[in-house]
Amino acid sequence: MTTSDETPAVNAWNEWDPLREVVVGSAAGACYEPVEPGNRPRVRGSDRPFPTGPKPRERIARAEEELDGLAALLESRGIVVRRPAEHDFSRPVSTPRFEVANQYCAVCPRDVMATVGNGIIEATMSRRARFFEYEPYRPLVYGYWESDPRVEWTVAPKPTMGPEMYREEFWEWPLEERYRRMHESEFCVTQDQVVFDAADMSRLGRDIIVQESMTTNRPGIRWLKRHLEPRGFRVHPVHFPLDHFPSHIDCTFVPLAPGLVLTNPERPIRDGERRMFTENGWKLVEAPQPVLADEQMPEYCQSSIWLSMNVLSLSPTTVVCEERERPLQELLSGMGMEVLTVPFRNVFEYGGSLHCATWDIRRDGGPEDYFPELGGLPELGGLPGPGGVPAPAGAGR
Ligand code: ABU
Repeated sequence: MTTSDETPAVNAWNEWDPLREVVVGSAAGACYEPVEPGNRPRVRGSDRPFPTGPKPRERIARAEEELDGLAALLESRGIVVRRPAEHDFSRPVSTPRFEVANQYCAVCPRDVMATVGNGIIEATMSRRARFFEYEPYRPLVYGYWESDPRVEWTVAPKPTMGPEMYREEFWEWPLEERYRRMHESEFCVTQDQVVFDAADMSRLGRDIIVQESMTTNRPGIRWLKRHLEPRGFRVHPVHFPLDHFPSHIDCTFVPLAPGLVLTNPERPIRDGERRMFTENGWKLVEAPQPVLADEQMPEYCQSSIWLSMNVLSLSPTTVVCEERERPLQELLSGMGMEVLTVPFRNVFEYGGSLHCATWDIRRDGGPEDYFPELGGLPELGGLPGPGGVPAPAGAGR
């Protein structure tokens, strides 16, 4: 892990600046996600019980081949690629408050780890099987933290994940009930502890949007606000009321470049929240219908067909898409973008596509304000900036 005096070892302020270093997930040792209060995995199109324990070797090999393919493509573009350490996901987790028979996988670092400016944040996580999912990334985190004193490392407070953290009846609500409650933002986690997955966040320079969801509650957003605003960011909760099972923002609202967001036509952003974008001259462009219908998705995949729009930006003009998502590729090329493609459908089973399966460590660029009309930008501080400027006194709140 080399650092230069100019760019800190960890530096990513948005989703689109030229990418220099990234972590690509790994399917090694992956297990089926267990049934637990925060998750009721189902076999698509079947009443069969969801399998348990380690995934078969050949399923893992197919996903790993695609992850390796993505890594090779990124390396061919001069990007430094790192991979998670091995981890025994087949081991149960037992804490004083819960037990779960096995863990999950390290395919989706984005769910757990976030780079915000020159800081790394480890999310609390929302599911028991993912309590220790930070572990495969710790050797990398130590490497970045040791190599550059400008790197700040924050571990968000772990919730108990005890029974009181969940609202199990959520899973039994009929669709009409969900529709009736769609503006309440009450899902399977309660509001008593700080809970968030990192993938509910999206970075837009000095502004961070955070989706309230099944995996991120209001205290989780409040914690991010109190952590990040003294460091010079504005944190905005966002909602997509027509998504009745929201989990992770990157199949719903995907910033591609300054002033440009790819949006999900089935999940419009709440009216008042759209204004932040339109009043600052941003364009919201709807993604085309995904190529796969719901019944064509991999049977153990718990995500929506909108994994189609879970793209990875290598720069404001270069984006990586799944190989068979031609309508999206055509839309983006028509907008003047260079579109690279890789096969990734075997990774879908693990809940993510190209954005989920990566964690960007270093991009060019710095702390820009892309929403000048919002005003009230806090002073940039707390995190040492690109020049290694220390935090102003009293930056913490
Ligand atoms: N992990 C992203 C899944 C989002 C979705 O199912 O739409």
